[in-house]
Amino acid sequence: MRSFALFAVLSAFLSLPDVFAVKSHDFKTCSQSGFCRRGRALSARAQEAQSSWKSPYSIDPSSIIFSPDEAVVSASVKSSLYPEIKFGLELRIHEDGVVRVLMDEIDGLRQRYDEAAYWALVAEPQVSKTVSWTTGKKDLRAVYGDKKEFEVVVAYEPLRVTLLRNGKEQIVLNGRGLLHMEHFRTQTAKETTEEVASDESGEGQEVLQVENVRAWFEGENEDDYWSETFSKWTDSKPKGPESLSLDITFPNHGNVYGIPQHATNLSLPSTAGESPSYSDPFRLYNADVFEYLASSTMSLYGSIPVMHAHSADSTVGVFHAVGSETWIDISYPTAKSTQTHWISESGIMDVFLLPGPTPDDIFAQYARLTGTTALPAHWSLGYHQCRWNYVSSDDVRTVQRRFDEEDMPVDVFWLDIEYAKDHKYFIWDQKTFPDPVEMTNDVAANGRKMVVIVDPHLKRTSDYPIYQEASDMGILVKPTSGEGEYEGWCWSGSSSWIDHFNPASWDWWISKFKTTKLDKGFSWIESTEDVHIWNDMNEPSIFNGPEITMPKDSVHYGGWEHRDVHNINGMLFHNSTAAAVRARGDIPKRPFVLTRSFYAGSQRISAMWTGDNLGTWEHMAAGIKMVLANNIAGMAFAGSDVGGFFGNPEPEMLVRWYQVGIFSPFFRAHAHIDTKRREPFLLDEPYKSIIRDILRLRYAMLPIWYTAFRENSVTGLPIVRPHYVVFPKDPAGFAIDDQFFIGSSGILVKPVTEKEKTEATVYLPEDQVYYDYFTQYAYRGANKGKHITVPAELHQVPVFIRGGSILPTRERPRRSSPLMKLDPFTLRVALSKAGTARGELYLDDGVTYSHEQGELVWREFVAEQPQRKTTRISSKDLASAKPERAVDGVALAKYDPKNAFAKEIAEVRVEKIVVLGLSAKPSSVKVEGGKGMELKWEYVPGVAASEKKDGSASVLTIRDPKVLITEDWAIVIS
Ligand code: NBV
Repeated sequence: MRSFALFAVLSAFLSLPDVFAVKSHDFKTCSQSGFCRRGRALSARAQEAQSSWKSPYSIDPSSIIFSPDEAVVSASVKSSLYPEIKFGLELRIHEDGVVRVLMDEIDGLRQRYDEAAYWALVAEPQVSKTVSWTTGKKDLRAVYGDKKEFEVVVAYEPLRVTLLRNGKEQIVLNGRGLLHMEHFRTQTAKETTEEVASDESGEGQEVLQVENVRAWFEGENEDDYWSETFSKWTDSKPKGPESLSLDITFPNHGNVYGIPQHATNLSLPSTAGESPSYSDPFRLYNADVFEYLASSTMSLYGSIPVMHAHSADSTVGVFHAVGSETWIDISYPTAKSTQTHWISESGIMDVFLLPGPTPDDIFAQYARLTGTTALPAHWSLGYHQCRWNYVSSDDVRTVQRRFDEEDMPVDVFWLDIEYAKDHKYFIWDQKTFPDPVEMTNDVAANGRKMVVIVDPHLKRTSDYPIYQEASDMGILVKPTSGEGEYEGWCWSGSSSWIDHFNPASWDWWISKFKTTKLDKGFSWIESTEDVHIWNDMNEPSIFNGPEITMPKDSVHYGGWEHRDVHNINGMLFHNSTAAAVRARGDIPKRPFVLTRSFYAGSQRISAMWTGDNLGTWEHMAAGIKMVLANNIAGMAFAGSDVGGFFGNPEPEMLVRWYQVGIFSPFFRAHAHIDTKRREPFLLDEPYKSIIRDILRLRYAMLPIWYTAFRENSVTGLPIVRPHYVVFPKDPAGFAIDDQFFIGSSGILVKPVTEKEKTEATVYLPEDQVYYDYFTQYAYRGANKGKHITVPAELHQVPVFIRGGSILPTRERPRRSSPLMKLDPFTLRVALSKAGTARGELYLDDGVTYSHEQGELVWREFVAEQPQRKTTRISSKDLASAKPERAVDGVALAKYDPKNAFAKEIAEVRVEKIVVLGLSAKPSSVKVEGGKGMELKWEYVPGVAASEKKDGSASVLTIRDPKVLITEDWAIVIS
């Protein structure tokens, strides 16, 4: 009843058609989850009691031990409420200033899950050897950093950990006393307080007092300690209560971001009443939420427990390596401070404090922990055409033909679950796909690829070799009893799931993707290296399971319960798949795997999408925010279903959705099986031509995207960047999540996500010129920020070049991206108000790992004014200048500009240079050191970059400047 009322309100707000209805009753609210309810109740009691109580946890100073090099400090912690229970605290300060805080129960009745970090971290972090700790009477401290600006203070009683910078509190753990690590216990009848009270020794009174405080702290009764029922499911909870509650406060930061995945604002709204506010905490519990809401704290398919806290003064971050269900309350007691409360169902405390102090520092610190996105295959940045389902190999061929007839570029065709006989993945339905290898080869003949779905549910039938082999090997997830195979219901009917936590599954799974015959067992010989993989339903989604997923008391390798690893589970599946796709051929090629479920670290190998969005304007807008949130949480290769998964978007909406899609790192159109076909070639004019132009724009900008992906792969800086990341000191941009920058390119985009719009308002954050990408109109921003109104008819998407940028593009329309390999480049030089500009271009073969051997081209373009009235535009080899920064993970000691790849593209020219914002018509344009020959150019007068006014910018177009992309050159405009 309640959830219906809630939906009615929300759907009125969102104006959803009646057919769309999130089944919120399928998913728990905090009050329906035992440990969340307990955590929130503690917080409510603490708030009521205000300062009249203190956290029961304290450090015993005599227990403090340092490792011989002082890099690790550990201490015993006890709770005054359970003096007999031991906890251990450990702190490590990493070389880059990150502070890791671990806490676990010691010698408890059972063990808490402690492997989340093992899966999330890319490598064991280097602990600083130079930090020294001082132990005082009340606390333990370490001062560190280049300028000794950071300090960690660990107060003994109550236990409290504070990170400071320049004496200012940045992050505080347990400042509000909500830390509670529920210790393991046995299920016994509680002694009643009357019995204790009748004890005459007097000790009874003390015990009674402790009992009372315990009851106050933990709640009067054992709320859902030993089993928990939700709807028709009962979770047997064999280990009893083991939740972890922790408050994390940012006393000097008024905005928090991150903790994807939720459909919500980038700057996270309160969950505690301050407007705008949600009523439930943000939930991290990977879930297949059918027809999810466009604004909600509900869980979605993936979970990354990383949060940024931001102010104009600094950015800090926290990453909690926990794999179990986690709820996070957020409140803003003042405009300049944030309180958060993290409540996890199980697992140790493993919190990383990222000291920043800039957003870029946070990205580097988080990347050092969990890794960056490996440079993807270049083709995967092109356009992906998907639908549930292309129904036959001939259907695929027809769709490909229609794209070609309409001159629309596309790189990838996708096959959803219906290609597989009875949803037995890998096994083609012979009736509809009789010739899968020929079909793939037909697609590959145009430089294109196929992506085919492989879901994790295995049909339980002996004629399905994948299931049978996994069953024989005993590598399937086990039911509560720990014996046999867990069985659930999914597309394939009665199904089981591989336990990818079991190392025995790893090589076996890799062998299934081999395209050659194995000595023993199944391999995918009806496939080729041009087939890449889509992992869906890996939360895992189970139709008849509690909250559409696996029961928490199912058992994984090592005896861990599903509850402990739920949020990590999907990542292990797509990681195994990516390893398999990479290992198929003799020469390893970059795998492409799209995953729906993800965790911290998923970014290293896979792309994600935001799942089953709706064909509504609200969802189109929500998708942008979600992609931004994923990007700041490291999961950069992200996108949403273009067009919306459910529903039939009208042409106007579809056009706008493509305009959003081309500015997402991952760009795929997809649609539900019940929707009408909506491939772009089916549209009437003018929509069809508008979308053709949009697709071509994506392809023209591929060099910009690929260059942004390189940067991300090395630095962890996001591919799409919200305002607070680019302008961290401008509070007016902190909440902006509908316009964003692409990499370091200087492109600013504000897609239109509303119906019948003809104009858009764009925020310019600085006193700089911003050029309209298409019309070259120059808009001058202002020091304190400024809003401009720009035309945004249906064929127009507001895109700007920030003055000071140089953009490399390739403007010859082709059928697919590999066909652009030898195409010439255009350089757009957008002069800054100071008359300068800079840009980068990164290229490699886009397929193999030869770039790790230095087979790449990485250029820097610079425009400067060596003298008044002279502008010099030059190209130089950045890879020679910074070989160690060229490629992620490989420190090229030296770079050879004449490497094999550079030779392959040695003839590639710059065909055009467009200079925006020159202050006067030049008298000469020449290649420096050339034979003094004047180049062909034309000049259209207009507003100069240095002028403080708006208007059409001056445009100098140099045609065929006679320079090559791989060579050093300079052009002098005087
Ligand atoms: O495999 C079918 C769909 C897929 O098209 C979609 O993209 C996934 O998010 N899948 C979910 C299962 C069924 C959804 C109703």
